Amino acid sequence: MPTNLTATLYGIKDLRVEDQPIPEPKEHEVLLKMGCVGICGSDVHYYVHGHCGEYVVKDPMIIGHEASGIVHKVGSKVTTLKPGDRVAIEPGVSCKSCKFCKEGRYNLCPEMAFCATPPIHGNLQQYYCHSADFCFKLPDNMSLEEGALLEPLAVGVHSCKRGGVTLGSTVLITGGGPIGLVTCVVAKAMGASKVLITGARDHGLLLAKKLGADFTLKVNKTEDTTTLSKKIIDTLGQRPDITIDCGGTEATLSLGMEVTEWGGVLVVVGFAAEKVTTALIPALAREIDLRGVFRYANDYPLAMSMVATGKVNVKQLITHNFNIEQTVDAFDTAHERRGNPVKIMIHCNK
Ligand code: 572
Ligand code: ZN
Repeated sequence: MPTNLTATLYGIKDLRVEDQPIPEPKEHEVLLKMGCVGICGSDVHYYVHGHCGEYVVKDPMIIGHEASGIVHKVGSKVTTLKPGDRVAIEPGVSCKSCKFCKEGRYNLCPEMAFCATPPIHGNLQQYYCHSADFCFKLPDNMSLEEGALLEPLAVGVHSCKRGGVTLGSTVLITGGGPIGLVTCVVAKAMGASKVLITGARDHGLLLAKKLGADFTLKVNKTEDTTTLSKKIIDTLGQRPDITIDCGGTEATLSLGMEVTEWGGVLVVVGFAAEKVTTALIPALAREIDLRGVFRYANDYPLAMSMVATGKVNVKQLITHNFNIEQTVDAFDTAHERRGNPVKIMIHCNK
């Protein structure tokens, strides 16, 4: 009998790997034998704090949402996939009938059921059912690791689209964590001629260089916005046309507003602080467009083709690998930043 080892978060720092029954797919679902699940910052936040923003883990919740798998069984009405197909899982299933879904901005759907966002279970388990419409068949030249990495990569794609990154763009990315790094690779793949990424850690910045960043800049909390702004303009030889803020702190937002070119765009992807006090008017008075990002919509196909064609190499983001039995160790490694992790990958069926 196959097992269905499942990683369930019962409370703060109470993550358990337990065997569960293998579920049956509903008519429009597929049952997946899970491949890889990457650990996201939000998963770690739920593990350490029991909440992420206003979303609180009240009941035991299966963790994980950056995932890939192999179709094991299809529901009675599924015609697009067959057993054996390897897929990337888009973790948010929207209602398909509200105005946002109809407009194609389904990431804004109020009925969205998103993996590992309470009360919705995630998919860090050996067998898991998901809507077939949100599974993307992987080409033969893509691995299950790369399939799982499409999830953070889709955030990078969405952020660059929101910023209008195109051939010749000069882009500043603030924040050298996984989202800053995927945004960097996507910006280069979309034709940005100059990308500067800022970050606090050497490891992230070194990787950014390998991934194609033109410039990196190490920042520390004590440095003032104007000094940083001058350094960035000096390095780029101009103000950035587009700033993509993957930090979401008062410091990174203030920097984005001060440094971005007149008439440019400031995209905010990271939301580390709930409230910030920063001078908004001077930026708006220079016709800087301020744009938010909420996950992604319709971005998996482009993310996939970037990887499949070799335009981006996301595998370099993986710093650690664990089996599902070692999930607690993997989460502690992420939380305690043991061995300078960037992306930690859990293999569900090794
Ligand atoms: O992979 C998608 C993703 N989105 C994140 C965070 C981590 N991973 N977002 C930031 C937090 N929001 S939220 O609405 N929330 C906790 C559900 O505040 C979702 C988007
Ligand atoms: Zn995530």
